[in-house]
Amino acid sequence: LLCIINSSYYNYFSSYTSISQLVTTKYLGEVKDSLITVVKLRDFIYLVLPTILIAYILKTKYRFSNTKNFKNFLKVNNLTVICTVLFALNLKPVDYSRLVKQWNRIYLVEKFGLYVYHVNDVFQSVEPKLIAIFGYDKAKRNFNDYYAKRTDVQSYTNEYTNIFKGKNLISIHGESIQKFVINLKINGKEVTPNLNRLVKEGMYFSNYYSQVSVGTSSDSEFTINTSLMPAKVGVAFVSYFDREYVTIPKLFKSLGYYNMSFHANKGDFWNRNSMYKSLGYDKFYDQKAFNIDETIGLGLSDKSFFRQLTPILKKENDNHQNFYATLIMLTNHTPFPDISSYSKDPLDLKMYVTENGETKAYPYLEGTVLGRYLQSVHYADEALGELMEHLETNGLLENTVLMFYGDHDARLSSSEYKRFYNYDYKNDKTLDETDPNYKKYGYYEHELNRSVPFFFWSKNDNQKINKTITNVMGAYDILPTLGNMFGFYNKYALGSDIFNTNNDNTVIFPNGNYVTNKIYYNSQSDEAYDIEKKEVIQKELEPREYINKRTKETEEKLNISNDILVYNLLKKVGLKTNDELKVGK
Ligand code: GP9
Ligand code: MN
Repeated sequence: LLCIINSSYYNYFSSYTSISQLVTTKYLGEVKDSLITVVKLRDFIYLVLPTILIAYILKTKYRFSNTKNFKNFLKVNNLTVICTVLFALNLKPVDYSRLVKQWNRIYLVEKFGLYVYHVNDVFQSVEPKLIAIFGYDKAKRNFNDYYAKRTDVQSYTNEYTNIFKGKNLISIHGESIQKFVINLKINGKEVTPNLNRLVKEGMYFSNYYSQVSVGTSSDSEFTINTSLMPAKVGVAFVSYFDREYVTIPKLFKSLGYYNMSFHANKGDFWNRNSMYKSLGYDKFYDQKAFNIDETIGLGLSDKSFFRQLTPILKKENDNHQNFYATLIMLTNHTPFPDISSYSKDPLDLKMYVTENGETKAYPYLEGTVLGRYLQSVHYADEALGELMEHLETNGLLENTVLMFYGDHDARLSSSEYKRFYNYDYKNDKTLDETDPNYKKYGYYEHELNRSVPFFFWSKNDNQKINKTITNVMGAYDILPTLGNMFGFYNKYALGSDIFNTNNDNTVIFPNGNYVTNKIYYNSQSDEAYDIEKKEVIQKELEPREYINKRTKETEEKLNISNDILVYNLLKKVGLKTNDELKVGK
């Protein structure tokens, strides 16, 4: 029965069922409507073997061997036991972590089989419900106290209030694009010429950080759209998709906007099909809406994705007064295979050194993960350049604001950057740390290097917004900042309008670390790093009051945010959820 249900479910959703979805009425309605068209005769092939087995037993009156005691059981099933042990020994830590996160159901079924997947799914689905049974009253009290000081409507204005009122918003989710690539040149060639131009013409936030946890891409989408932090345990998109949230799409909807998301991967990845309803998107153009005519890495290439989504966007623009569209890129995704052949003008990753009138080439970034990453970012940038052309020729830039964010860092190891900054060409290796020319790249340098680009660009408004903002900013500040610019307000946002922070913002991270304009604080070692001096602050010189105040605020925000997810505390705070999302074409 499980096989038949899953097989039919797969016909429609290209994924496997989850008990957490079966218990939500939203999902049942969707399946009911499509059940008849979805079930195919071939789904019943799973009946063949059991039928033969049952017939055989009945006919031969076959009796199963005596497996009552454990020794006999092992004897009868020794091959099964050996296979299971061998399988378990062969699993990598990443396989276990995928079981826990359960974000890629297809992978789990392929790796562990349908039954293991389902047993695991029951645990993963029940756990959040169990936690929510205890501690509700305390959580609700803290929640009420925390928001008691806040006004129901925005209590201030500033020079950016309503500047984008009535404009469309295209939000581009730049997969794994980090900030250090902006204005970076390799052998005289810009890695990201298109991003560099947009950053220069628009409003660029040069100290922006994503605040993701294990939910990576989905956490980034979650925090941007809700101004809440990722879940402490599990993934918000997967474990807390059935909660209510105050979100950018819902707030835009109250202003008459139509909300869409475009992503050429399967709609079920990160549980987007379900979570997008809770976020309030009206429409999700997932893999089904695209012709997969060019595959790179995880799926449809970004260039093809942008080419194909433009006519859809044009149609939606013609049909609606205003729109908010999220475009989720895919190509620049770990493990960054070599995609130089897809670029019109790939980077040359060698290092050229001229000595005694003779120029020699050294491998430098060739064959390294960082090298392939830069090549891949270069491709993503080319794709963005093409998107700008498509939007321009279709008149989609006239009344539109573009927003671009790197969703999280590329999760490359420190050793890649050490080689990048400290290449010893003579020996084709990384300089020794004791070398006087060695550029330090330790824990704090690596953490700060996780910064990703964020900017606004608007063809007809760039003169008004053209500047670089250095105040630290996090994904959770986007909703309030946008709200002030487009004309909406969310009392429950945990971030701030960046122009309402006295140039003294704090960006908190799910592990309790945080970054300000002055310091990066490491909560594990209770240690602060001076960003300007580029060194750890000695214990006796630490600005303790400054640190303690922010550490307390960080913990408070992380707790409130997690309580909102676990106890569904935003339920009935005012905005209705939108149930009308249609999946695919
Ligand atoms: C999956 C894509 C990548 O559809 O958005 O997710 P990530 O692995 O970056 O979290
Ligand atoms: Mn991502």
